[in-house]
Amino acid sequence: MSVNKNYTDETKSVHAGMMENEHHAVVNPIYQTSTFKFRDADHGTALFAGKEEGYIYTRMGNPTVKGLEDAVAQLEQGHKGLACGSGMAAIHTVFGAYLKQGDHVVCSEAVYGPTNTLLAEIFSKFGVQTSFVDTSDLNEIKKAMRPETKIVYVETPGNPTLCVTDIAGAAEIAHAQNALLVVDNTFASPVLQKPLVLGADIVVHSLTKFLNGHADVVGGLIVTKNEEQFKALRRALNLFGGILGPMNSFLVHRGIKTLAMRMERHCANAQKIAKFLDKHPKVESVVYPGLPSHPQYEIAKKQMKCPGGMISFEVKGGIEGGKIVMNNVKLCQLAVSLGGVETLIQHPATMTHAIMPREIRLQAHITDGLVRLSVGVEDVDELIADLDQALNRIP
Ligand code: LCS
Repeated sequence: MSVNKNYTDETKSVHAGMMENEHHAVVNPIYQTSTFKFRDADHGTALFAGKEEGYIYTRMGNPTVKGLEDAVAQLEQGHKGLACGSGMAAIHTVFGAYLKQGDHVVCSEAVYGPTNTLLAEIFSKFGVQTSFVDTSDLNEIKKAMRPETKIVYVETPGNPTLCVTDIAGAAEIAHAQNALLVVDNTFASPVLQKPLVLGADIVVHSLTKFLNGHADVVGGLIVTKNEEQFKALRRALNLFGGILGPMNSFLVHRGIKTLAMRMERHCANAQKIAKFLDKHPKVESVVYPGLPSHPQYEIAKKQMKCPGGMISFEVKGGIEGGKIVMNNVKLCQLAVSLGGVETLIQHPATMTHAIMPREIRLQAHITDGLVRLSVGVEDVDELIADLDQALNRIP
């Protein structure tokens, strides 16, 4: 079901993907079923032949899942969505659908660790080569392009360095060579940034983060730009099988109702915390796209509605200093993942990005002492007080 395209994201968050149903329930029912009955043999044949619309088997589509897919696609101003079992399943489905032996990928060097490893260790086995470059510098993308480049893959803001890539600029470079620009929009969410509107071809999300927002589901989603892409990706997802189930789709869809409201609070809290950290004597440096000191501050301002809820900072005392902060916070939770209502703190070098070889990690500016904060929606002064007491433990 489509919500009015002209509605704001505040209204779309609440209503997008809600569908008419038998008993006129205000919220989409949970179709917790693996399969759907055919009226008769001809009906089954028509559904399989694509001559009639309808549901066959949940791996191939399910109404509750479709509600979530529609909601995210409409927030992204895209064509149609495909819900996957995790963000990694979404990313893998896109690579698997579009890459073949001999192809080449240009990928942001600062990406979620397993995305790097998926390309460097798994897709390389199938003859796909990847150049990892600093995509925040468009010249680096240009230099890395080859005639056989099929995908330019960008995470912006990037995990965990928060470097920002100019999406419109990257799209121009990719399209000049008939490559697809795929953007991981997890850190921004569609409320803060709309890559498809800026020129990207496909958007991927880890629903696990801001979209769901409540740290209780792992999921992913692909947003397409046209029917041809949708059909290719639908087929790949059917064959790979990494779908999201109805119950988890329902939960994420419920989370999305407050997405616009939550993002406003995440941004306001993060902006205040970034300023506090920037002045703290135990902090060496702060990276937040909303601080004028951020190298891509102007691009972030141009392409994002606000700079998001993620902050990275380097504490005094390197790895030991980072450990002291993480072991002494009380309100901030020491855990990986991000984008939930609760503030999470973690250490990329030993946790989320430990899978990357050290020299590649350092080249991507993921230093040993880098601490990553996912700012939640708690009272900002209480969060600041918690961080302050933990930072002050550093000798
Ligand atoms: N893309 C980004 C930008 C991510 O941060 C993550 C997970 C993924 C994709 C993969 O999504 P998943 O399969 O977990 O749903 N990021 C995590 C992180 O930074 N900490 O824990 C997970």
